[in-house]
Amino acid sequence: MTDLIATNRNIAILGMGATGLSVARFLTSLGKPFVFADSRTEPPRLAEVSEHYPNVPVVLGPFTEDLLLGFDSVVVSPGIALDQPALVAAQQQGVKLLGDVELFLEHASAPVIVITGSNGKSTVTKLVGEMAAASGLTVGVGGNLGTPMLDLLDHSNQLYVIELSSFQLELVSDTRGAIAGLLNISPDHMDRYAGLQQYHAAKHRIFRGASQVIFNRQDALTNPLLSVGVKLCSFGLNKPDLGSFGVLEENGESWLACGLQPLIRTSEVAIKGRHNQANALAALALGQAAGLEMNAMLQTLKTFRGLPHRCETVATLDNVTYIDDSKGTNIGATVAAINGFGDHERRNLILIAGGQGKGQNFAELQAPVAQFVKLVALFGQDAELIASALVGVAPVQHFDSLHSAVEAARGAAEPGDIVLLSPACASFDMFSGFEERGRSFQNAVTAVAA
Ligand code: UMA
Ligand code: ADP
Repeated sequence: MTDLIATNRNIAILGMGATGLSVARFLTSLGKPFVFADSRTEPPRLAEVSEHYPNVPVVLGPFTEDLLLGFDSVVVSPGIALDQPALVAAQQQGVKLLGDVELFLEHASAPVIVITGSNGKSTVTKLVGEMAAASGLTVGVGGNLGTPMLDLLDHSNQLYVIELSSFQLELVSDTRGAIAGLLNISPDHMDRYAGLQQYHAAKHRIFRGASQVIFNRQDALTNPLLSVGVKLCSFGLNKPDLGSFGVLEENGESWLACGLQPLIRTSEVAIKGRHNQANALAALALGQAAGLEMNAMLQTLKTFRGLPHRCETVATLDNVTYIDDSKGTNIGATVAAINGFGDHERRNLILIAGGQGKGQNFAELQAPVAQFVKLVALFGQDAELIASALVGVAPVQHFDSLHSAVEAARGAAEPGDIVLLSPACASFDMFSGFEERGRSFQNAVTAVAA
């Protein structure tokens, strides 16, 4: 018997996606019965559910209070907003709402590193995972990154490295002694939250019950408000204090460092850009907190090339470089990419952006676009919103497809320029996700090269 899913409890799983199916596998492994519910009448993975769980009841259509009151525990998938009246009413009447994170943390028998932030989560999670493997540990790596965390549970694992989204954190009240890292906070998912404060509150839940905390000293929004007794370590791109991670200049060279100790030249770190130096420092801080070997971590920094669709160089044609930053799904990521690739001598970027704006304020793009971007090529649902924020800042053109935006960018680019896909938006208006959007960009680049 466990705390969260006690015996003889009626359990519902809300959402039949990656999370819901992993919860189903987990409950099945414990021999616990459950019911599936999905607010869509035709959820995409219905056939898979019917095939694998022919005897499990499935309730389709909008969630109602009556439905939820029939259960003791309801495991809610992260994509489901908790402020829906049926969920609020059920919780008020004593139904236990929980997510896969709580189940995972309760059952993980090895140390856990949890990582959140508005940007860089997947990069840092994967990097720390590789550092752990290089240190000789058997490690489970996943969460919001892709593999649902419950699917990682295995007694042979010696460490878990888990990426958490703000959605996954909303129900977390105790990370049970995990090492918790908060990388940065800039507005995202403003269509789900009432404002930045609510989003910030969700992110900070990662610190509850943590044994060690890693935060970004250059981003005040990540500063933890913690009780005494928790070990703190900061990272940042400035000079580090004793015991924290940062950047030092020595003999004209720039080094990632811990306190006064230079560790690795920034030029030797395989992932490029200032934001990736911050990611590397965060990974070192998290790895050190978990007792990973410093040499193994530094070797990993020399070889880890980052994940696809995150500032990935696709091709160089006629001395014009094409960069796929399809995972740039919010303004913070796009600003980091523009600042990372912008030339301080002249406007060298053609920015391709657009998609679903998620309620963001695109005026935040004005300063970096004014400094570095010679042409903005827009496509997708909220192109007009972005255009109206950039009036008078840079020339803007509209396109009805990503392909035609790439064609126009090829026509407008001069030698030495960079064509940067960094949409600052979600992709779901035109694609199944950022991966498909990135592949579509890469195909368009190949096509215009021919
Ligand atoms: N559903 C409802 N009602 C709703 C919303 C969704 O019934 O109001 C149903 C859908 O019909 C569908 C299912 O829920 O059947 C989908 O569940 P979900 O949206 O929670 O998504 P999962 O497939 O479980 O994937 C989730 C994460 N998705 C979201 O948080 C939206 C995945 O992150 C994650 O990889 C996966 O769990 C494993 O942990 C994706 C993501 O976009 C990559 N994350 C956001 C981000 O990174 O910005 C937070
Ligand atoms: P997440 O999992 O948080 O979405 P990723 O590592 O997948 O983070 O990167 C998402 C986007 O954010 C990419 O466009 C990437 O170039 C950008 N990015 C990565 N790290 C940072 C950072 N530290 N600050 C700002 N943007 C970043």
